[in-house]
Amino acid sequence: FSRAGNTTHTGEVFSIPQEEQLAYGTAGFRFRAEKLPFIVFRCAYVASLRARQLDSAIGVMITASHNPAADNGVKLVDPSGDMLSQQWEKYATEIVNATDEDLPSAVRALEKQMSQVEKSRISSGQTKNARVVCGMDTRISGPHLMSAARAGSALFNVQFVDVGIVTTPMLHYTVKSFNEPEFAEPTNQGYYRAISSAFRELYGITQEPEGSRYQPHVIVDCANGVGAPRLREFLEHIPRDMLEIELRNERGELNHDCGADFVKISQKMPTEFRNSEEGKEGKCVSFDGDADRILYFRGKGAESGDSESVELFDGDRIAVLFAMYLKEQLDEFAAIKTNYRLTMGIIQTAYANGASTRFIRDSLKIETVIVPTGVKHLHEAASEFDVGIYFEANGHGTVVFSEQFNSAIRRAPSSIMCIRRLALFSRVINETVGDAFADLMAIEMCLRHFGWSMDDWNQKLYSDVPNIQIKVPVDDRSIFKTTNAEQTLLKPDGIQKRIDEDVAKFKSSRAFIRPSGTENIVRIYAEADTVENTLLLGKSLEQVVL
Ligand code: NG1
Ligand code: ZN
Repeated sequence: FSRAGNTTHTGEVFSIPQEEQLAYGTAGFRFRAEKLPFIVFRCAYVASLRARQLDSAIGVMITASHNPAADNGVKLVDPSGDMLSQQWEKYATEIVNATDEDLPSAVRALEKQMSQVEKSRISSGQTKNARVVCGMDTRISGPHLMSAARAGSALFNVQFVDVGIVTTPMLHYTVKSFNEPEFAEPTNQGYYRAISSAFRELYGITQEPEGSRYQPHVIVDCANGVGAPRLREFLEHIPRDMLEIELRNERGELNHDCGADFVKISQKMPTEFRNSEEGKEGKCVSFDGDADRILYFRGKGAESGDSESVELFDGDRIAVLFAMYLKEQLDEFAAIKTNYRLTMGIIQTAYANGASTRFIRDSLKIETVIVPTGVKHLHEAASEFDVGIYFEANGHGTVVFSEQFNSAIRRAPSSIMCIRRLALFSRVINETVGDAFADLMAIEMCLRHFGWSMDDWNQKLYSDVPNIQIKVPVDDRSIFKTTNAEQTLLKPDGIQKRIDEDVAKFKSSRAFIRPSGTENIVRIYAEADTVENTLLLGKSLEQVVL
């Protein structure tokens, strides 16, 4: 696991050149698996430094989410279960890019920045809670990378906890549980029990309205990933008469022809759903490879003339569903407890369907905030509200609750229905990060509460405006610079003007181009009044970057 600097013929050693430097991106480090052992090793090393500094558990998750099976990646998780702080992303980048020769000085520079309290804790050996908690998805490169992580954290003598094959949100939850023992037991079973018991209790107090069209039956596309084995275990805690869940795409090639990213981008049925009656009529759900994203969908049916196309119920529609449920409870609460005012907001990115943003602002009268892509931006903005709902259109999202919410609701034992609902809902949700299992449970509970079928969920809110996403491979995506929450291109010169001209040719249109943070591509997003016009707009924008 070493990374030597380049040596000249005189034996002089140079640092890693700029063009070979690796950066901790929106998804941590992500590459083809062969490239990763060293990176995981160094990341675990950083994690163990941080664990020792804080005398806490730090997480290391080995996954490349929705990317192909041959890729892998690594992300670090902070003690609260949230994503790594920005400051430590910088340290991780520095440590990963240090040559073996430079490493001691890089570590010394980092240690210099620690506070006196942290230093005295380390020198007095008060590090019994320092742990590196490491999980992986189902990729075949996982076990080898797990051993790289074990070796990396051994350098500082920090306990290493191998939690094996888990979903990304389970790892986040487990890290939080290690650091806050009252939260949940830090095991897979602890996670299953905490979420399922809140679900069963909420189910018990949720009445379906008269004339309800709710159906407690869901078919899940597991993306052939970790969602499959862990969901099977989780479901042992959910009685089938409360919710019946069928699993598909459990054992094929990871993310191939299936999974939330495939369904979102291609707007097509995943494999094992095509030609199935239930797929067409029923309520279907798709996870991504590490089960931190969820989308609902159903087939458009033969009458549309396209038996493979799907109607998507994306992250925006899920956010709106949560918002309607939570707003109803919060309004009731405000009417009773006039001395408390709990704020609620919805955070989206530029990829949110324009119709959803208009519906939230104009009909629900809830504040929306648009932030750059990347969960950490959404999570941070959501934390400004007492109830902060955030979702990316691709299905990654959750709800976060403030300390004020905790004291008014969670710690206030109450027989008042809206308070009980809010308290239980907040325990079904996994606040640390978007979680396909927890979101699935919360969505089903909201649909049951409103008595909604898929038709209702679709028709009672808003109609999506037609939209398209196109990936364009580029040599160097770093030349693309954006502003305005990534909706305007500053560089290369002249491109934004051409985008504006193209957009002006279509009715109710909106479009932007931004570089991906995870792949060597730029992404084009376009909306227009009709499907045909959206395609035309997308195609003309493709010419702009080609
Ligand atoms: P990039 O590649 O930066 O667009 C993608 C997703 C993000 C997020 C990250 C992390 C889209 C348009 N982008 O980011 O939402 O999920 O991957 O995995 O879906
Ligand atoms: Zn994912």
